[in-house]
Amino acid sequence: MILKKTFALLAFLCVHHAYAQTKCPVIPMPASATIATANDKTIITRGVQVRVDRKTKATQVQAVADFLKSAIAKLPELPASTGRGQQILLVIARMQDNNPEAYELVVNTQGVKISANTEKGLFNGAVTLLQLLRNEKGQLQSWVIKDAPQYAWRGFMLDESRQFFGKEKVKSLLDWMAYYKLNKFHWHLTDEPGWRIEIKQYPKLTTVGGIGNFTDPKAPATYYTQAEIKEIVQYAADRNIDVIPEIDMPGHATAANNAYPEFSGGGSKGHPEFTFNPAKEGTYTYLTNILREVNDLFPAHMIHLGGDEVSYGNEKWNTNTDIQALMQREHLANIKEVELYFMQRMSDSLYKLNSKMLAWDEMAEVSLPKDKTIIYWWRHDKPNTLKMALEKGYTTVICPRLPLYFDFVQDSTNRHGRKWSKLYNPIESVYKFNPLTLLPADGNPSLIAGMQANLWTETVSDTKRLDYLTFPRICALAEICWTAPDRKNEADFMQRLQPQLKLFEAAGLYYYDPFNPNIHPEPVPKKKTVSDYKD
Ligand code: TNX
Repeated sequence: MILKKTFALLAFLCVHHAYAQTKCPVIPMPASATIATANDKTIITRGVQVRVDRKTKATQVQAVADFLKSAIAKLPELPASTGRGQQILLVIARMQDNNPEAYELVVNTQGVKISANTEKGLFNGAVTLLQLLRNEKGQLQSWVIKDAPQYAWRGFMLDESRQFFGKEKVKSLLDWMAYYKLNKFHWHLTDEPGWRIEIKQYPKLTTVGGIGNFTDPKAPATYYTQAEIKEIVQYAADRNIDVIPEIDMPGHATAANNAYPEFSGGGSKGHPEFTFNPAKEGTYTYLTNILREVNDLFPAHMIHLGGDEVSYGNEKWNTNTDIQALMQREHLANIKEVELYFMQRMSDSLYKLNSKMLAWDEMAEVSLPKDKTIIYWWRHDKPNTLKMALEKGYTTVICPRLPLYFDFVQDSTNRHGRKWSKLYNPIESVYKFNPLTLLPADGNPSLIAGMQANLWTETVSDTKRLDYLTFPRICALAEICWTAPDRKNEADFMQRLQPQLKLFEAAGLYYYDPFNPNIHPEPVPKKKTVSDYKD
């Protein structure tokens, strides 16, 4: 009897051991990951050759090879080079899965082969390889991974108007986004406290509009020059990330109006000089000139025009005589219609520049060409707005405050950051989120482009808080964007998260530790707190 039990235990341990070995450590979890031959190990050193298949010539593929080679050379976990040895081969080939981002990764005793339909797929495979290499310290098991994303839009938004973090921090964020296969960086560059992008035709936008931030209205001007923008956009492109700038209008325009008051449409007590003037022809020329320069800097040709919360500061529109005349001339019944008229005209300007128009869900009400418009659904308490956007046929990015606003609190003991009534965004809620559960009965799931987390920075006065709010929730975001719901497993995810925290530690990030929150106490933001602003 005892013998029988011992055997059973041994058998269990063996199976358990083999199972543990085959557990894929990658975040986001691939669509399929198996091990061909147990016990086979392939040693990859820091000097491993990275080759592009002879028939695969595109320069973009060489760029992926260069990226991978230099990333591997920096991995502290790998043994140093020992002369010749295994190689990594990148191949463009037709995959079973025709998703442009699909890839296959096979490890055998000769080395690693990554195949994909496109260089984007190869990049995804390269990132999976980097994660495996770090996790297995260069001794790769014989992985066979077949993978493709659930969603094409896997985004992260950073607000640099409220706080300016600068080029190095943005590059570091782009590195982490790429490591977890996030591919859209939405850059909120203009708002009430500051304008952060150089526009050559209107230099005061940055020299005057760049002054101040959310906590200090007199802080010296901070902004990105066009040369810096180009550098960051290229850095992102090398990591398979599109950059989407946001130039917020007609509200949230205070910083621009400080620089060029002649285009201001006034504001309210709480939000002075908040809007652009929709009744002045000059406003449309001015903003179109700005957008032309912006469009030239961002090759994705997608510009976010904001369109949110205009009612916070457009009460002067009710009394401004020019706006009253505009309403009569264009048969606009109220100032909401003025707002939609303004957005329609600015959208037309963008379409003429061959750019798509992206906007917050307030703009789902405007009727625009479906194929050139993307709506961001953020007001989780307004499911009808999502319904309307989908009914109108707009491609939609899902980024509801609950659970995808990363300026929201994540731990019951946190004292700063936002809550919604008593609700907040712990990593578990991010992980559990599935946007398809919000799809109306007759909704078309293919209109859901994907998801995005938004980091607004009213309470993020330094990089410590930026890190604390972003890491590790970014890992949960990546997995819900990439991995199909039936492959998700929260307990397994939390296990895969542990080694990520070590990487954050080694990178000097001030991350939140969900297993031991006391390790890094919540950083206190400067002066202003959540109670000072409303939604
Ligand atoms: C709402 S989301 C805003 C932002 C704030 C944020 C704070 C959206 C389109 N507008 O202006 O920063 O709430 O959580």
